[in-house]
Amino acid sequence: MDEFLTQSIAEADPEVAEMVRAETARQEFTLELIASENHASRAVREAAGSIFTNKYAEGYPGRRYYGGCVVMDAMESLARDRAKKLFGAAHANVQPHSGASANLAVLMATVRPGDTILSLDLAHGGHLSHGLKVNFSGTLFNIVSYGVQQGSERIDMADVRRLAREFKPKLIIAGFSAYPRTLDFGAFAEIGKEVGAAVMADIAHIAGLVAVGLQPSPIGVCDYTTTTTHKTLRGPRGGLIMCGEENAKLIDRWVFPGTQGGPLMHAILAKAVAFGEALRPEFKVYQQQIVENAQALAESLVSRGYRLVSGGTDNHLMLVDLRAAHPDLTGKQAEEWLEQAGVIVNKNMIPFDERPPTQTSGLRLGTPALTTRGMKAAEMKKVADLIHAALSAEGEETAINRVREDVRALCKQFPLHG
Ligand code: DSN
Repeated sequence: MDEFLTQSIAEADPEVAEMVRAETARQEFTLELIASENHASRAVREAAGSIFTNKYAEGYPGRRYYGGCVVMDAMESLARDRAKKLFGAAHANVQPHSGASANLAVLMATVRPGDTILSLDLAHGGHLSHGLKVNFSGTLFNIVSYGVQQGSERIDMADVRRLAREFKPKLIIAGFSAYPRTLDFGAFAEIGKEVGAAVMADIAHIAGLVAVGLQPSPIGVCDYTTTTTHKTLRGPRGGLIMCGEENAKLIDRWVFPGTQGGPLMHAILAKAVAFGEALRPEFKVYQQQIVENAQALAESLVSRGYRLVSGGTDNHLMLVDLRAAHPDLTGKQAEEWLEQAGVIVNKNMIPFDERPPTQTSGLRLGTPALTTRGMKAAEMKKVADLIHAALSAEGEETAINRVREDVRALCKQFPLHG
């Protein structure tokens, strides 16, 4: 047997092995506050790196275009059944490669080029696959945006209804990548019914919270629900679509052959593992802790003089408006200083931001990854102190290095990989 089949990365490719070592160390010794990231379990990672990567399985269980799919059929059926059980959905398609791929399939299933879609403005927390001009969604479809209200910084359903009545969209999207408050899926569904639009809920960020009942579920309320599997859900990178039986065939057709070819069977295997983890009682405890930690982090930041968009959070994420505590500091600069200190965040537009998306006046922070490490409310206070210290250092190297040492010490108390 040729030895390339059995060599480890370290034996086969030292250049890449060094990158794996460096990234492992980076994740171990930095505080991950990017709201959309998490640390997947060893079992999920093992599945994602398994021999299932070798198999082509175009089609669906029992209806494949290739031979040798007996195990693939059983495995994909298991993944679908677990997803359905977890969310209480009638139908699940586990093949989308990503959240954007899941959204592409639903858009193709529900609207034709030139039709109107009503979705959350990207500058107010929307997602690029909901209608950014340079994305497929904004290129193929006519996008009308709803936003948050000035003052409350919350979505006003009366405004969504007004826009829906005026522009008669064929599809309404209820979903976000940076909105700290609860969406009223029932109100979206009602508006959809009134104007004859399909309604898609994109729960990519809150899927874990929805699965355990800590955020309202759009399943059985909205026509389609899409999500990623790697954020609060803590699975492998990937997508998932759920819908009622009446739309099952349409969705399956638009995933394959409509928008994708061969499914990534190793990713689907890892999704099955993650759904299995999420069905255990411990997962609910984990999700509750995410929310408690978000509350604690939000309160601690506010008590240190930071302003949060909408005043706080209902879920796992918050948007910090830097202008209150540091009027001249951009999100870009803050992200860089925090990274030097070992705190990983992303700059983010705040609603009605006067700075461009490349600079921004805000930061988006989330607690799923720190919660996975075992951190609780007491550590969130510490994290708020570290953030405040790093930003108040204004780039001064010695002060930032001091924060870096404290970050490293905190990470050591909550090891990821032993
Ligand atoms: N990039 C993801 C996020 O950070 O929310 C959305 O695709």
